[in-house]
Amino acid sequence: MRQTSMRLGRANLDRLPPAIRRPAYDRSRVTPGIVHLGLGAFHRAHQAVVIDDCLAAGATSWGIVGASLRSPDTRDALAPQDHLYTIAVRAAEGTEHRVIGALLDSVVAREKPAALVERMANPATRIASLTVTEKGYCHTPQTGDLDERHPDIVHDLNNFDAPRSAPGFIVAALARRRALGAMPFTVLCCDNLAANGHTVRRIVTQFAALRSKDLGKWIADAVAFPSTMVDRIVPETTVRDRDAVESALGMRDAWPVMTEPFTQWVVEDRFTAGRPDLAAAGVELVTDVKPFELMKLRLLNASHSALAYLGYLSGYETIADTMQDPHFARLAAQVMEEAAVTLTMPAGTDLAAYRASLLKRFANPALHHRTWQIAMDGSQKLPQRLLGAMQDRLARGLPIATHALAVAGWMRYVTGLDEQGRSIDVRDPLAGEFAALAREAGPVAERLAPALLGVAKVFGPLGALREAVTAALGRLYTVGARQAVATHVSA
Ligand code: CS2
Repeated sequence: MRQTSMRLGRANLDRLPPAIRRPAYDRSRVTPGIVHLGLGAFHRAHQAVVIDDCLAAGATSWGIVGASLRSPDTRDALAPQDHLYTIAVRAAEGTEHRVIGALLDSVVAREKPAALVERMANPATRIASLTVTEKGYCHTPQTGDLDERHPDIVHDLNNFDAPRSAPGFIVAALARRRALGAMPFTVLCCDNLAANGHTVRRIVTQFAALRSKDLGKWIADAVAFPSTMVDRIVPETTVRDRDAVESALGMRDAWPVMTEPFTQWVVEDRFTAGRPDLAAAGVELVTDVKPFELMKLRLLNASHSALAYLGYLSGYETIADTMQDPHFARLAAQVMEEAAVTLTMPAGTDLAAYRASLLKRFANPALHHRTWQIAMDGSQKLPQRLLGAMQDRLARGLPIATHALAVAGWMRYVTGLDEQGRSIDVRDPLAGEFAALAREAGPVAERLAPALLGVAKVFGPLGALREAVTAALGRLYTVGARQAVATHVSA
């Protein structure tokens, strides 16, 4: 491994090679206006880049304070480099590096929960944005309601001023602002949930109402929760990626983020306490995000998940590897074909072009996006990615075979054993429940499919899926994923 002593940081910005883009503004004059919960790679490659552009355009009161809910890793990596970090934008033709300055400070919520509530309650904070992943909302994926028995929610109801969960922080901070007579901040959800603003509004007001009916009502009336559609593929950074960035920079960045050239952010223009000029930074401001959100979840994320489960089972490590197999490229296209008829888009939307661009993005050979990474947390992802479209198709009497194959792939995956009998590291809040059901059912499609479909938190009353999913799972057991996909797309 290459080792250079110099570290990325304020004092070294001038020593970067001239080709590396860096903050085009005086960072010392930027003040925080946004608190972001969930300081992961996605946020740093997406929203923070837009804000970096806003800061360069002069909106200096909109810097970001980022909070990791649990892990100190990001703070530990970024604090010694003044919270500067690099995005490496990767395409087949080459990589472009850019140093982002929008993140001013970071907090680890578990270490100092009250300090984070305080920061959020400060009237200078006008937007509280979130990327805490699907499971971070402590809700029931099938219904979108707060899971009142979730351990973090139980904790937060008993420790209102020192919470752990994202809903807990939002409500504690809003309660404080209300008591201070300060304007509420806008809650900006940037996770891949269906109707993400509405869903988070429901979860947050349900949590608040458990604390006090009055607070729940005030939040429902006074706080804006615009829905958003966010899109940029951001694989996990590896040691090799870090070394490659170090070579390009001539200095060490402890946690750069890898991404693709494409980026999209569609936002409902409802902000209670102002916003920077997002449109000038490329954001699409609309009155209703729903069609765009469904388009993205049912075309991009649905086919991504299908490729992830069936690709993983077929021995493919990354999405790009999976897409090299023409049967799987066809599979992704077929998932989109099935989903497309369930969408109603505003006039002028070119769905065919969108679908074609997704296939290109998935095939990007410079992105090392592991199928295992996307396979994570399926219980939280399936409803909005696959099940909604299946329901809509069934209601119209249309077949659901390709989606059923994807769901069967997920089932085969969560058994925890691959086709060679090796164990799979299944990461999912319900992994234990799935493994127990799989053990009980054994590798028999007619038993396993109904057992997993019976997990109401994920599937709800979806008995109609049973036949198609069981048949697909049966094929995965008899011929294996690779052959099942090949036969399916050739039929
Ligand atoms: C992926 C998404 O990990 C996953 O589940 O499907 O993170 C996907 O890369 C993004 O939504 C793209 O915008």
